[in-house]
Amino acid sequence: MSVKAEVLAILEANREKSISGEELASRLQVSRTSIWKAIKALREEGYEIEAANNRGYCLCQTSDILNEEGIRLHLEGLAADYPLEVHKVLDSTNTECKRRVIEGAPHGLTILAEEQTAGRGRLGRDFYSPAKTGIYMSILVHPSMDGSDAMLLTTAASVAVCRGLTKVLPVEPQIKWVNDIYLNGKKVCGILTEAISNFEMGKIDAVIVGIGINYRTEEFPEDIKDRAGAVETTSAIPRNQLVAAVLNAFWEIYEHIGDREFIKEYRRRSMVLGKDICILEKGQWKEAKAVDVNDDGGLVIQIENPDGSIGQRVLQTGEITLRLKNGQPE
Ligand code: BTX
Repeated sequence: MSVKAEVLAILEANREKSISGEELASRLQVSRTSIWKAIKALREEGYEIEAANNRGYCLCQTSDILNEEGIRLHLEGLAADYPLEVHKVLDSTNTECKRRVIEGAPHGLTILAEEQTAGRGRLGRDFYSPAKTGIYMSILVHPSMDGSDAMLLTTAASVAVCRGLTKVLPVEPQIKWVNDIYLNGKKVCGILTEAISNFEMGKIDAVIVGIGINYRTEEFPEDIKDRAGAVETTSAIPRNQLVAAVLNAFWEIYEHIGDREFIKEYRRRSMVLGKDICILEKGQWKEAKAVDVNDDGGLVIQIENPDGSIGQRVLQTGEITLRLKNGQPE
């Protein structure tokens, strides 16, 4: 670990508290000049570090830069065992994760970026990922579970994001099947799960769970500004803390994914269950009703059969939207 990283780790663990240059130097067994250089470099990276006469250096609560040291501080359980990388800019954390799978990246690796230049949504759509205000991360899983459990990872990630949010903030997020998290009627998070299969072995080699959260993002492009929202614009909770809370929740669920306990919370947080919805099939919206989420994360719907009778079906994936009173998709 470099002196800069060690200084940052100590400051992150003591936010809003002053630590003298002398104490930092003695804890790290380096000169006061090295400490001063590390502080200067951190400030140049944008960290808000105050220096009070005779009291030393203090990392302000409002300083909100993603870093491994600040995230690790809050990691617990299985989550604390896995490698973590934070990048300033990436095209897409999912794409980077895919590149790393080819190089043999280990199970549990999490890749984060402060900004994505080509953030991806589902079905080739874009995910708006501006610098400094969001959380863009991908978790690499080499699943030891069977195929159907691997499919549950998106569902598990949705619940993990909700648990992470409720752990650090007084909010009650809702889930729109299959992978969108909503707060106050606005989409604040999207999840893109991608699998890499080994055709010869007939199994899934790796699953990449990509999570994008609009944390403080206030301005959105024209085409999404009515639908997209931010989690929080005033909170002093640093993003590092939310990242850790989401990772802790994700790995806690993952450890016991087979028992599917978390599906109960998914159902409780669903914003579509019991509602009239529209489903997109072969390019056309059809009316249906969302009845349940089954233990595999599939959406059980009631829909009119071609003969006019009402039947039940399970959607494993796809597009749905709430239906307005006039029968149109929202
Ligand atoms: P999605 O296809 O359900 O959502 C994308 C759609 O949502 C877009 O077509 C647009 O209408 C809207 N949208 C775009 N950007 C935002 C935004 N920032 N907030 C709210 N709505 C938006 C959802 O796909 C999956 C998104 C996963 C994003 C993560 S970020 C880390 C990882 N890396 C990566 O490239 N993707 C994932």
